[in-house]
Amino acid sequence: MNPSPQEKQTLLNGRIVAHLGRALLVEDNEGNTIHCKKCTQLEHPAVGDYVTWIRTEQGAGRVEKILERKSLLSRPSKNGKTRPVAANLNQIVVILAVKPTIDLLLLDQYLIVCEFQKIAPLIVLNKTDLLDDASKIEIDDLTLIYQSLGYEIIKVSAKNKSGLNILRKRLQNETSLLVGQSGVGKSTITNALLPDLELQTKTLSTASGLGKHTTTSSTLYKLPEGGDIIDSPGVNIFGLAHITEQSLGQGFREIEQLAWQCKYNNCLHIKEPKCAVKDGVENNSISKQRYLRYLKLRDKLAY
Ligand SMILES: Nc1nc2c(ncn2[C@@H]2O[C@H](COP(=O)(O)OP(=O)(O)OP(=O)(O)O)[C@@H](O)[C@H]2O)c(=O)[nH]1
Ligand SMILES: [Mg+2]
Ligand SMILES: [Zn+2]
Repeated sequence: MNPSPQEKQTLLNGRIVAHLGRALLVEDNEGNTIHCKKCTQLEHPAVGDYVTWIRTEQGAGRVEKILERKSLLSRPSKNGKTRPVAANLNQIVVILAVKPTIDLLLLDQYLIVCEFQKIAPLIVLNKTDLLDDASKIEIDDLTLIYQSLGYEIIKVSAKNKSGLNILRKRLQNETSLLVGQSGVGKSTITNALLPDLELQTKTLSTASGLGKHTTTSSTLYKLPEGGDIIDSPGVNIFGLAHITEQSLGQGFREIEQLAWQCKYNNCLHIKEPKCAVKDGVENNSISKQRYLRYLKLRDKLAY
Protein backbone atom coordinates (compact mmCIF):
# COMPACT_ATOMS: atom_id res chain seq x y z
CA MET A 1 0.00 0.00 0.00
CA ASN A 2 1.39 3.40 -0.97
CA PRO A 3 1.25 5.98 1.78
CA SER A 4 -0.53 9.20 1.00
CA PRO A 5 1.80 12.21 0.80
CA GLN A 6 0.50 13.79 4.00
CA GLU A 7 1.47 10.74 6.04
CA LYS A 8 4.59 11.22 8.07
CA GLN A 9 6.84 8.30 7.34
CA THR A 10 8.83 8.30 10.55
CA LEU A 11 8.79 4.84 12.06
CA LEU A 12 7.77 4.93 15.69
CA ASN A 13 7.95 2.27 18.38
CA GLY A 14 5.01 0.96 20.33
CA ARG A 15 3.29 -2.02 21.86
CA ILE A 16 -0.05 -3.60 21.00
CA VAL A 17 -2.36 -3.28 24.02
CA ALA A 18 -5.56 -4.53 22.43
CA HIS A 19 -6.63 -6.36 19.33
CA LEU A 20 -9.98 -5.24 17.95
CA GLY A 21 -10.28 -7.51 14.97
CA ARG A 22 -9.42 -5.19 12.10
CA ALA A 23 -7.81 -2.51 14.22
CA LEU A 24 -5.13 -2.50 16.87
CA LEU A 25 -4.58 -0.25 19.84
CA VAL A 26 -0.95 0.65 20.18
CA GLU A 27 0.69 2.37 23.09
CA ASP A 28 3.58 4.63 22.14
CA ASN A 29 6.67 5.35 24.22
CA GLU A 30 5.00 8.34 25.88
CA GLY A 31 2.04 6.27 27.05
CA ASN A 32 -0.45 7.54 24.46
CA THR A 33 -2.84 5.04 22.93
CA ILE A 34 -3.20 5.15 19.17
CA HIS A 35 -5.85 3.53 17.03
CA CYS A 36 -3.99 1.73 14.28
CA LYS A 37 -4.77 -0.13 11.13
CA LYS A 38 -2.65 -3.04 10.07
CA CYS A 39 -0.43 -2.81 7.06
CA THR A 40 -1.62 -5.40 4.56
CA GLN A 41 1.39 -7.67 4.86
CA LEU A 42 1.13 -7.81 8.64
CA GLU A 43 0.33 -11.33 9.80
CA HIS A 44 -1.37 -12.22 13.06
CA PRO A 45 -0.38 -9.51 15.49
CA ALA A 46 -0.95 -10.28 19.16
CA VAL A 47 -1.46 -8.31 22.34
CA GLY A 48 1.94 -7.69 23.86
CA ASP A 49 3.71 -7.43 20.50
CA TYR A 50 6.31 -4.70 20.15
CA VAL A 51 5.81 -3.00 16.80
CA THR A 52 6.87 -0.17 14.58
CA TRP A 53 4.11 2.07 13.29
CA ILE A 54 3.65 5.30 11.38
CA ARG A 55 1.33 8.20 12.07
CA THR A 56 -1.41 8.58 9.49
CA GLU A 57 -3.94 11.27 10.31
CA GLN A 58 -4.42 13.03 13.64
CA GLY A 59 -4.46 10.45 16.39
CA ALA A 60 -4.41 7.44 14.08
CA GLY A 61 -1.69 5.19 12.75
CA ARG A 62 -0.74 2.12 10.89
CA VAL A 63 1.29 -0.78 12.24
CA GLU A 64 4.09 -1.62 9.86
CA LYS A 65 6.05 -4.38 11.48
CA ILE A 66 6.03 -6.78 14.40
CA LEU A 67 9.36 -6.84 16.17
CA GLU A 68 10.97 -10.10 17.17
CA ARG A 69 9.02 -11.93 19.88
CA LYS A 70 10.57 -13.31 23.03
CA SER A 71 7.63 -15.65 23.48
CA LEU A 72 4.30 -16.35 21.85
CA LEU A 73 1.25 -18.20 23.06
CA SER A 74 -1.12 -19.49 20.44
CA ARG A 75 -4.39 -21.30 20.53
CA PRO A 76 -5.70 -23.78 18.02
CA SER A 77 -8.11 -22.43 15.43
CA LYS A 78 -9.81 -23.86 12.37
CA ASN A 79 -8.08 -26.25 9.93
CA GLY A 80 -5.36 -27.20 12.35
CA LYS A 81 -3.94 -23.67 12.30
CA THR A 82 -3.06 -21.62 15.34
CA ARG A 83 -3.83 -18.03 16.30
CA PRO A 84 -1.59 -15.98 18.53
CA VAL A 85 -3.08 -14.98 21.89
CA ALA A 86 -0.34 -12.98 23.52
CA ALA A 87 3.29 -12.18 22.85
CA ASN A 88 6.34 -11.40 24.95
CA LEU A 89 4.96 -12.75 28.18
CA ASN A 90 7.21 -14.03 30.86
CA GLN A 91 4.58 -15.25 33.28
CA ILE A 92 1.29 -17.14 33.13
CA VAL A 93 -0.96 -16.68 36.13
CA VAL A 94 -3.40 -19.56 36.40
CA ILE A 95 -6.42 -18.54 38.41
CA LEU A 96 -8.45 -21.17 40.22
CA ALA A 97 -11.60 -20.73 42.27
CA VAL A 98 -13.96 -23.03 44.15
CA LYS A 99 -16.72 -21.36 42.21
CA PRO A 100 -17.46 -22.36 39.43
CA THR A 101 -15.18 -25.40 40.07
CA ILE A 102 -11.53 -26.21 40.42
CA ASP A 103 -10.47 -27.75 37.14
CA LEU A 104 -7.15 -29.44 37.75
CA LEU A 105 -6.91 -30.92 34.26
CA LEU A 106 -7.03 -27.38 32.92
CA LEU A 107 -4.44 -26.27 35.49
CA ASP A 108 -2.10 -29.06 34.42
CA GLN A 109 -2.54 -28.13 30.78
CA TYR A 110 -1.48 -24.57 31.50
CA LEU A 111 1.47 -25.77 33.55
CA ILE A 112 2.57 -28.04 30.69
CA VAL A 113 2.52 -25.05 28.35
CA CYS A 114 4.67 -23.13 30.85
CA GLU A 115 7.17 -25.99 31.08
CA PHE A 116 7.48 -26.29 27.30
CA GLN A 117 7.57 -22.57 26.56
CA LYS A 118 9.82 -21.75 29.52
CA ILE A 119 7.33 -19.21 30.82
CA ALA A 120 7.16 -18.80 34.59
CA PRO A 121 3.96 -20.19 36.11
CA LEU A 122 2.13 -18.78 39.10
CA ILE A 123 -1.00 -20.29 40.61
CA VAL A 124 -3.56 -18.02 42.24
CA LEU A 125 -6.42 -19.38 44.23
CA ASN A 126 -9.14 -16.75 44.23
CA LYS A 127 -12.42 -16.52 46.17
CA THR A 128 -10.93 -17.72 49.46
CA ASP A 129 -13.88 -15.94 51.09
CA LEU A 130 -16.08 -18.78 49.81
CA LEU A 131 -14.13 -21.66 51.34
CA ASP A 132 -16.03 -23.99 53.63
CA ASP A 133 -14.56 -26.87 55.65
CA ALA A 134 -14.81 -29.39 52.82
CA SER A 135 -13.30 -27.12 50.18
CA LYS A 136 -10.56 -26.07 52.62
CA ILE A 137 -9.40 -29.69 52.80
CA GLU A 138 -9.45 -29.97 49.01
CA ILE A 139 -7.43 -26.76 48.73
CA ASP A 140 -4.90 -27.85 51.35
CA ASP A 141 -4.38 -31.12 49.49
CA LEU A 142 -3.78 -29.52 46.14
CA THR A 143 -1.59 -26.81 47.66
CA LEU A 144 0.64 -29.50 49.10
CA ILE A 145 0.91 -31.38 45.81
CA TYR A 146 1.73 -28.34 43.70
CA GLN A 147 4.05 -26.71 46.22
CA SER A 148 6.02 -29.92 46.51
CA LEU A 149 6.51 -29.72 42.73
CA GLY A 150 7.95 -26.24 43.16
CA TYR A 151 4.91 -24.25 42.04
CA GLU A 152 3.98 -21.17 44.00
CA ILE A 153 0.36 -20.77 45.08
CA ILE A 154 -1.01 -17.46 46.27
CA LYS A 155 -4.38 -17.36 48.01
CA VAL A 156 -6.46 -14.27 47.45
CA SER A 157 -9.95 -12.93 47.60
CA ALA A 158 -10.51 -10.23 45.02
CA LYS A 159 -13.78 -9.51 46.78
CA ASN A 160 -12.27 -8.92 50.24
CA LYS A 161 -9.02 -7.64 48.75
CA SER A 162 -7.02 -10.12 50.80
CA GLY A 163 -3.70 -11.54 49.61
CA LEU A 164 -3.43 -8.95 46.87
CA ASN A 165 -0.20 -7.38 48.11
CA ILE A 166 1.66 -10.65 47.73
CA LEU A 167 0.23 -10.99 44.24
CA ARG A 168 1.24 -7.40 43.38
CA LYS A 169 4.83 -8.17 44.33
CA ARG A 170 4.91 -11.23 42.10
CA LEU A 171 3.51 -9.31 39.14
CA GLN A 172 5.85 -6.37 39.44
CA ASN A 173 7.97 -5.78 36.33
CA GLU A 174 6.66 -8.89 34.58
CA THR A 175 4.31 -9.26 31.64
CA SER A 176 1.71 -11.68 32.93
CA LEU A 177 -1.21 -13.33 31.21
CA LEU A 178 -4.15 -14.19 33.45
CA VAL A 179 -5.78 -17.47 32.48
CA GLY A 180 -8.45 -19.73 33.91
CA GLN A 181 -12.02 -20.83 33.42
CA SER A 182 -14.70 -18.26 32.79
CA GLY A 183 -15.91 -16.87 36.10
CA VAL A 184 -12.85 -17.54 38.26
CA GLY A 185 -12.27 -13.80 38.68
CA LYS A 186 -9.65 -12.73 36.13
CA SER A 187 -11.33 -9.39 35.46
CA THR A 188 -12.20 -8.82 39.11
CA ILE A 189 -8.56 -9.35 40.07
CA THR A 190 -7.43 -7.04 37.26
CA ASN A 191 -9.84 -4.43 38.61
CA ALA A 192 -8.57 -4.82 42.14
CA LEU A 193 -4.95 -4.39 41.03
CA LEU A 194 -5.51 -1.28 38.96
CA PRO A 195 -6.47 1.84 40.85
CA ASP A 196 -6.78 3.66 37.53
CA LEU A 197 -8.58 0.91 35.62
CA GLU A 198 -11.42 3.24 34.75
CA LEU A 199 -8.99 5.71 33.27
CA GLN A 200 -7.12 3.03 31.34
CA THR A 201 -10.40 1.60 30.03
CA LYS A 202 -11.59 5.06 29.08
CA THR A 203 -8.38 5.78 27.20
CA LEU A 204 -8.79 2.51 25.34
CA SER A 205 -12.44 3.26 24.57
CA THR A 206 -11.64 6.69 23.21
CA ALA A 207 -8.78 5.34 21.15
CA SER A 208 -10.81 2.43 19.81
CA GLY A 209 -13.67 4.72 18.92
CA LEU A 210 -16.05 2.03 20.09
CA GLY A 211 -17.52 4.11 22.88
CA LYS A 212 -17.04 1.33 25.32
CA HIS A 213 -14.07 -0.97 25.47
CA THR A 214 -15.51 -4.31 26.38
CA THR A 215 -13.17 -7.15 27.09
CA THR A 216 -14.20 -9.22 24.13
CA SER A 217 -10.53 -9.41 23.31
CA SER A 218 -7.36 -9.68 25.34
CA THR A 219 -6.28 -6.36 26.80
CA LEU A 220 -2.95 -5.35 28.26
CA TYR A 221 -3.04 -3.08 31.33
CA LYS A 222 -0.16 -1.33 33.03
CA LEU A 223 0.40 -1.98 36.71
CA PRO A 224 1.18 1.04 38.88
CA GLU A 225 4.15 -0.86 40.36
CA GLY A 226 5.61 -1.50 36.90
CA GLY A 227 4.82 -4.46 34.69
CA ASP A 228 1.74 -5.41 32.73
CA ILE A 229 -1.15 -7.80 33.01
CA ILE A 230 -3.18 -9.18 30.15
CA ASP A 231 -6.78 -10.00 30.89
CA SER A 232 -8.65 -12.11 28.38
CA PRO A 233 -12.24 -13.25 28.45
CA GLY A 234 -13.18 -16.87 28.90
CA VAL A 235 -10.91 -19.81 28.96
CA ASN A 236 -7.88 -19.72 26.72
CA ILE A 237 -6.84 -23.19 25.72
CA PHE A 238 -3.37 -23.28 24.31
CA GLY A 239 -2.86 -26.14 21.96
CA LEU A 240 -0.75 -29.05 22.99
CA ALA A 241 -0.27 -29.52 19.27
CA HIS A 242 3.51 -29.46 19.30
CA ILE A 243 3.62 -31.92 22.19
CA THR A 244 3.97 -35.59 21.33
CA GLU A 245 3.14 -38.75 23.22
CA GLN A 246 6.83 -39.09 23.87
CA SER A 247 7.42 -35.55 25.11
CA LEU A 248 4.28 -35.06 27.22
CA GLY A 249 6.03 -36.35 30.34
CA GLN A 250 8.41 -33.38 30.19
CA GLY A 251 5.46 -31.17 31.03
CA PHE A 252 5.04 -32.94 34.38
CA ARG A 253 7.89 -32.03 36.68
CA GLU A 254 7.66 -35.21 38.77
CA ILE A 255 7.57 -37.46 35.70
CA GLU A 256 10.43 -35.61 34.08
CA GLN A 257 12.42 -36.08 37.27
CA LEU A 258 11.92 -39.84 37.43
CA ALA A 259 11.84 -40.81 33.76
CA TRP A 260 15.60 -41.28 33.45
CA GLN A 261 15.34 -44.18 35.90
CA CYS A 262 12.84 -46.10 33.76
CA LYS A 263 14.25 -49.23 32.17
CA TYR A 264 13.42 -48.08 28.63
CA ASN A 265 14.49 -44.64 27.64
CA ASN A 266 11.41 -44.28 25.44
CA CYS A 267 9.14 -45.36 28.31
CA LEU A 268 5.68 -43.78 28.18
CA HIS A 269 5.00 -44.80 31.78
CA ILE A 270 1.89 -46.76 30.91
CA LYS A 271 2.45 -50.52 30.67
CA GLU A 272 6.21 -50.79 30.41
CA PRO A 273 8.07 -52.96 32.91
CA LYS A 274 10.44 -51.39 35.44
CA CYS A 275 8.90 -47.96 35.07
CA ALA A 276 10.13 -45.54 37.74
CA VAL A 277 7.10 -43.33 37.28
CA LYS A 278 4.61 -46.14 37.94
CA ASP A 279 6.73 -47.21 40.91
CA GLY A 280 6.52 -43.63 42.13
CA VAL A 281 2.73 -43.78 41.96
CA GLU A 282 2.74 -47.14 43.80
CA ASN A 283 4.85 -45.87 46.67
CA ASN A 284 3.08 -42.50 46.81
CA SER A 285 6.17 -40.47 46.03
CA ILE A 286 4.22 -38.92 43.17
CA SER A 287 0.57 -37.96 43.14
CA LYS A 288 -1.74 -40.55 41.65
CA GLN A 289 -4.20 -37.85 40.64
CA ARG A 290 -1.55 -36.04 38.64
CA TYR A 291 -0.48 -39.32 37.03
CA LEU A 292 -4.09 -40.04 36.05
CA ARG A 293 -4.31 -36.62 34.47
CA TYR A 294 -1.10 -37.40 32.58
CA LEU A 295 -2.83 -40.50 31.17
CA LYS A 296 -5.93 -38.50 30.30
CA LEU A 297 -3.94 -35.87 28.42
CA ARG A 298 -1.99 -38.58 26.70
CA ASP A 299 -5.27 -40.02 25.41
CA LYS A 300 -6.24 -36.57 24.22
CA LEU A 301 -3.03 -36.35 22.21
CA ALA A 302 -3.52 -39.78 20.74
CA TYR A 303 -6.83 -38.95 19.04
N1 LIG B 1 -17.11 -14.35 46.42
C1 LIG B 1 -16.23 -13.91 45.52
N2 LIG B 1 -16.63 -13.64 44.27
C2 LIG B 1 -15.73 -13.20 43.37
C3 LIG B 1 -14.37 -13.00 43.73
N3 LIG B 1 -13.71 -12.57 42.63
C4 LIG B 1 -14.63 -12.51 41.63
N4 LIG B 1 -15.85 -12.87 42.08
C5 LIG B 1 -17.09 -12.93 41.29
O1 LIG B 1 -17.02 -13.96 40.31
C6 LIG B 1 -17.75 -13.58 39.14
C7 LIG B 1 -16.88 -13.74 37.90
O2 LIG B 1 -15.79 -12.86 37.96
P1 LIG B 1 -15.03 -12.29 36.68
O3 LIG B 1 -13.94 -11.41 37.19
O4 LIG B 1 -15.99 -11.70 35.72
O5 LIG B 1 -14.46 -13.64 36.08
P2 LIG B 1 -13.56 -13.81 34.75
O6 LIG B 1 -12.54 -14.84 35.06
O7 LIG B 1 -13.06 -12.48 34.30
O8 LIG B 1 -14.61 -14.41 33.73
P3 LIG B 1 -14.58 -14.32 32.12
O9 LIG B 1 -14.25 -12.92 31.72
O10 LIG B 1 -15.94 -14.77 31.71
O11 LIG B 1 -13.53 -15.30 31.67
C8 LIG B 1 -18.22 -12.15 39.37
O12 LIG B 1 -19.57 -12.20 39.78
C9 LIG B 1 -17.34 -11.66 40.50
O13 LIG B 1 -17.97 -10.68 41.31
C10 LIG B 1 -13.97 -13.28 45.08
O14 LIG B 1 -12.82 -13.15 45.50
N5 LIG B 1 -14.93 -13.74 45.92
MG1 LIG C 1 -13.29 -11.42 32.46
ZN1 LIG D 1 8.41 -45.04 32.80
